[in-house]
Amino acid sequence: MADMGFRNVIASMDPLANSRKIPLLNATAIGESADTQDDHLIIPDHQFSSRACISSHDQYLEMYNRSIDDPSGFWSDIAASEFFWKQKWDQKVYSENLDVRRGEIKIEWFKGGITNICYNCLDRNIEAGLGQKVALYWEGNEPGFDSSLTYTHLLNKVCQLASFLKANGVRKGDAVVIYMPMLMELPIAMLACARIGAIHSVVFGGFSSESLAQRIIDCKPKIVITCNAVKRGSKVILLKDIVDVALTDSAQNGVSVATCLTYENESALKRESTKWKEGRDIWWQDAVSTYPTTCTVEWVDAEDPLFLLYTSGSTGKPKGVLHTTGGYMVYTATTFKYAFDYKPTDVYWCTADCGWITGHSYVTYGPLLNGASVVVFEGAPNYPDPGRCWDIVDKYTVTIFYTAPTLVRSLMREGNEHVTRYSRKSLRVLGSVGEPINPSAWRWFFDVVGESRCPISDTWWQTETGGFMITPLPGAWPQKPGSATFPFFGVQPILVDEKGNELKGECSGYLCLKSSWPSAFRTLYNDQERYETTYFKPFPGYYFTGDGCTRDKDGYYWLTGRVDDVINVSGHRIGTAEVESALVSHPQCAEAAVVGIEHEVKGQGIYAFVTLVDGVSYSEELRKSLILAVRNQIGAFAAPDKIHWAPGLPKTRSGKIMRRILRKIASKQLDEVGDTSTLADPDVVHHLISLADR
Ligand code: 6R9
Repeated sequence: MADMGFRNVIASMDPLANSRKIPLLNATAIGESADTQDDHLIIPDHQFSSRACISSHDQYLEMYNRSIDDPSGFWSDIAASEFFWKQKWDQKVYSENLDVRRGEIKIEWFKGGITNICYNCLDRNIEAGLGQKVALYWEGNEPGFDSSLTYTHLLNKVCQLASFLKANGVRKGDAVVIYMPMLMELPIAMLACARIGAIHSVVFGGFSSESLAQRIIDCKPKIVITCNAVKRGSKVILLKDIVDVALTDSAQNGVSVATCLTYENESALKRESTKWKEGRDIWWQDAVSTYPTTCTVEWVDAEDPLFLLYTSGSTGKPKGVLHTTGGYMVYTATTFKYAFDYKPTDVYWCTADCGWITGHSYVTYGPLLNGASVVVFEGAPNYPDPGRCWDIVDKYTVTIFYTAPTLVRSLMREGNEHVTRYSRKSLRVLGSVGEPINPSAWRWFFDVVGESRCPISDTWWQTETGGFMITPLPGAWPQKPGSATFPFFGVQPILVDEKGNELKGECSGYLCLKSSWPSAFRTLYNDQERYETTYFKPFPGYYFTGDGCTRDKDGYYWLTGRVDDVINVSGHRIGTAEVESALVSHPQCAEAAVVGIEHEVKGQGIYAFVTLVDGVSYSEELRKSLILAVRNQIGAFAAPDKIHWAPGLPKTRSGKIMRRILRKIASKQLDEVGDTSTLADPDVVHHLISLADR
């Protein structure tokens, strides 16, 4: 099989492998499991490498070293040669203060540069001759439902919506909330906002009305853009009903939204059956098409906000991560190009929803900035059967396929025949994101899906980082299954111990970043204090990622999972505190403590310990209604997998819940519960164990 592309080279077993898995304080189960490190080297195929953007580790090192020694020169060369600027940035390419001891945290890139990201995605590419190239291929939930838009068509649609928004009072700097499924209208809405300098805030369509209301109240949008309903698999979800409740809720909290633009998704629900509020609600199809297909660009400063995206932290309130324009544009485009070895002939498909950062940076902006053809898929990847993904790959001759480990694991369980009955010969590069990919899933993805021919870009990054931070560059160096390998240009990862001392060489520690990069988030919306406290105070001088990480003897980075109270379910970030607060809002729940447990498909599952109010007894009915409380308050994806009735919780004398103990009980590692002597009531632990399977 030597000519299959990549070769497996078995490296010697590493005697230090176990000692490297040093459990971190608060480390989640996933980081400690056996299936986390695989030291086999997968050597890139010579032919692939010779045609790759970066063809060797030496070439990477040369560019990487320059990006660290001369960030201004490195990034300004890329920014000037590959993007359109109405006016060049000020003398200084960037300025930063990441050290709380030196005052306010501040990051700026290309300040004074005047540009527009929508112009760079569309007009610039059309001027370069890509007008007739397909920008978006849309594949509906039902096989056979599809359409596409060329770059010119896409520009026309974006301009019509941008014109509508302007006519309805949306101005530069105003927020617009977008709550939509994966229709082409979702990236269209994002681009239309960007064109007129409005700040979009996309809310994932799986969030409940309460979560949506919370976000609307926080960012006070001029307009909400939604869709009446969506079919996912065989289920119809009435999105507009959810928006109605959220808008009533936010109005009661002093935030009234004047306009709700609603797209009629006919295949899911006819307009006659959609609840309607005259005066506020407008049908997209009726209104937007009456506007001109041109719309002048609002030129903005590189540091003007582009979007707000709410993400989970370790307290109940979601954080409004703010990204600005210029640096985000340069960085998402550059990472897309190198980490996927992008070529103009590629057809790219990322399965993420635009409601998450991956959909922002690598469904919409990064690929379109590169003039790529992008597949947008509305449906569920296992509908009507587990072969759907490969059916789509063959249909559009997808060359780059980017997804999450949770999908890889769930398809892996369905059996290889769902994969092998499709050709997949177009595939060239595979990608993974959202959580650590365990070596067995990596190998299945590599061997079965990619037929040992396609390198896997296991991209580590975050909502906050805007773009890839640690990622393989396909063809440039050998891969190790489960390792995100090396830092991208300009990124300086360091590992520190509890006291913030930098650890050198082979080690495990808390992952921090030393300097800023162009797409770093600039603040948390209306909460600079929380921004500094969460990310810059834990280890002064550095940005703290919240992740644990190991660096091996060859310098490869292995992400081991979150070290804070954030869990990662199917690649979705959920704060344990958010789930706890949803549980305790239930009138019969007195107290709740939530931990993540290892889950075969989802990566992590949600395990909730609940204490009921006095006199209430635990029942199946109550269990269901507790889960319902979480579904209603956050969304179905945050529903606990297990409710564990807890007459008492293990607390220290000062009242702190000892989650370490709860994690051990939840994962049935009872002999590792450890020292319970500091508990106010050590008996609680035995009691909890005895109730484990009820
Ligand atoms: C892009 C995204 C961020 C958290 C991050 C980490 C985990 C993401 C990963 C990964 C290991 C990878 N994570 N990619 N862990 N390997 N390739 O997912 O953003 O939703 O903000 O989540 O996801 O724990 O801190 P976000």
